[in-house]
Amino acid sequence: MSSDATTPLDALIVGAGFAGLYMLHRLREAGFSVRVVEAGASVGGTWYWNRYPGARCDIPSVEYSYSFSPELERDWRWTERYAAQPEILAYLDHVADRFDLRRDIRFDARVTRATWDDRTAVWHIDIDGGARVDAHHLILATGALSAPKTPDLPGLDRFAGDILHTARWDETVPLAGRHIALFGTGSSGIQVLPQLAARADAVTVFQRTPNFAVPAGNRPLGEDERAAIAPQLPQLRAAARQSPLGWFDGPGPGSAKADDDAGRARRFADYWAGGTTGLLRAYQDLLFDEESNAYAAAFARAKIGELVSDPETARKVTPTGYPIGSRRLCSEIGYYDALNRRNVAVVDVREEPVVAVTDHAIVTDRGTYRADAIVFATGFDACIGAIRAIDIRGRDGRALADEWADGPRALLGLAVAGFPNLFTITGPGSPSVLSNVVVSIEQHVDWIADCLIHLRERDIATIEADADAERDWMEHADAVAHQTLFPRADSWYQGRTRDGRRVFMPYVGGVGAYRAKCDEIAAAGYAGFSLEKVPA
Ligand code: NA7
Repeated sequence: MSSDATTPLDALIVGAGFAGLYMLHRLREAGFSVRVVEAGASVGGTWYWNRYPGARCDIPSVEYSYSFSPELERDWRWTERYAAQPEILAYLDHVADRFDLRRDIRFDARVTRATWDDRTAVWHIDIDGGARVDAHHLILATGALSAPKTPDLPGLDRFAGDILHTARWDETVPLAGRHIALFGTGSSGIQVLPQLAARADAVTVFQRTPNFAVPAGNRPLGEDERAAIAPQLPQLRAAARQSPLGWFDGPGPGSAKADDDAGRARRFADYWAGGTTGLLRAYQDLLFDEESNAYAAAFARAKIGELVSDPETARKVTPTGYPIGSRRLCSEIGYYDALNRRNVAVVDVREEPVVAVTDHAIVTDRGTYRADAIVFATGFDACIGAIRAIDIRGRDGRALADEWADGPRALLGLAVAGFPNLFTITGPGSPSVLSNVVVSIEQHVDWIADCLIHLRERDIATIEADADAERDWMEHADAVAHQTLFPRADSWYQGRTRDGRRVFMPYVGGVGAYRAKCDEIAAAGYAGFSLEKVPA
C-alpha cells in the first residue's frame, strides 16, 4: 500500500469485516483510489476474532448476509439456519476472493493515529510499524463489538493457568480434563458454556447479571428450504430495509396487555419456539410498554424454571429487575442443558464477590474454586471502543477520544463535527447493534459511497457535520430511546459520561425511518453538513 506525498488516496478504510469489505468494493467500483488497513491476518472482522467454540450468528444467515450482489446471493449456500463462526468466516473469505478485494487490504496492520490537515484537506494516517498513508477521507469500519474487555480481578497477574478471552480465542489451549472458570453470561458466555462443559472436567460460571436466553431453534438448511426462499429474497430484503430492526419479519400484531391469558400463552409459546428474538416480536408493544413487557418476561422466567432442574441454579440464572429485551436477548443452544450438568456450577458474583485470584483458583468471600484456565466472555467496549483506541485528531488538533468523553456524538452516527471527511460506519447514533447489522452496514456504505461521488462531481474538498445538526440528532436519538424500555437496563448499549450519566448509543427509531432520514438529508444536498470547495 502506498500513497506517495503528492497523491493521497481518495479514501482509507479501517477494518476488513462486513463493513470494510463492502466499502472497499463500492468505492473501487466507483473509481476511487482506496485501501483498507486491517489488524487481523485476514478478512472477517468480528468473525475473524471471535473463534471460541459455539460462536454463532443469532440472526438467520439468509438475512445476516450481503444483499448487494444477486449473484453472490444465488451462489452461496448457507448450511444452517444460524451459521456458526467458521461458515460466516468462509463466506467473508469467499466475498474477498470473489470481488478480488485482498489486493487492496493491508493485513496485520493497525491504525494508531490519524491527524487531519486543514491546509491540504488530507488525513495523515499512521500505521503501527511506522508506515504512514495520506487520504482525503478516513472511513472507520472498525465494528461496534471489536475492542474486548477483561475485568481487573484482584491477583489476576498471579494466575498460573491459561487465560482466554472469547474474542481472542486460542485453539491450542487444552480444555479436556481441566477445571475452567468462565466469567460472563452474555451472548458469548451462553454460547461457549455448553462447549466447555462437554470438554472440561468442571466449569464454574461466575455470573454477574443473568440474561434472558431463548432457544435458537437452529436446524440444517435444506435444499428445499433454500429453493423456496430464493424467489422471495428480493421482496424480503426490501422489507428488511424498511423494517424497524432490519429483519425479514416484523412483530406480531396487537398489544400483550390487551390480550387475554390464553391468547398470550399461545402467542408467547409460538414465538418462543420461533427462535432467537422471536419472543420479543410476539406483540408490537413489548419494547415500549412496561406491563406488556412484564408478561413476556414472566413467560421467559417460567420457561427457565422448567428448563433448569436445580431450583437454586434456576434462581441464580433467572433475570429480574430489568425489562426483557432491554439488554441483548441471548440465543441458546444447550445452555440450559449445560446448567443441568453435574460438572457445571454457577457462582453469583453479586452475592458472592470475587476477592482474589491465586495461581490456580478463584477465591470468593465464601469459597475457593479450582481453576486451570480462565475464560473471559466479558464482552467489549461497545460501539465506540475501537474508534477511541485510535488517536484521531480533527480540526485544531482536537482528540476524538476527548470530544467523546461525555458520551459519543455523531450526526446520523455517520460523521462528527470538528472531524471533516471522517465517516463512522454503524457509529453511535445509528441503528447499528440494535438492528440486523449487515442491513445497517450496507445502508451506511451506500450512503457514504454516494456522498463521495456527490463531492467528486462537484469538486468539493471537505464535508463536515454541523455542530448544531449533530446536537439535534443526538437529542432526537436520546428522546426516541426514552420512548422505549431500552434505557431501563444497565447494558452495553449505554455509554457513560465523565460524571457517570448514561448515554444510550444505538438509534432505536427504526432502520426504515432512519434510512429515510439519511436519504432526505442527502437529497437536500447534505443538509446539516458543511461542504467546502477548497480546504478551509
Ligand atoms: P456482553 O453481552 O457484554 O457480556 C459480557 C458478560 O460479562 C456480561 O454477562 C457481564 O456482566 C460479564 N462480566 C463483565 N465483567 C464481569 C466480572 N468482573 N465478573 C463477572 N462477569 C462479568 O458480551 P458478549 O461477548 O457476550 O456479547 C456481545 C455481543 O456480541 C452480543 O450481544 C452479540 O450482539 C454479539 P454484566 O452484564 O456487565 O453485569
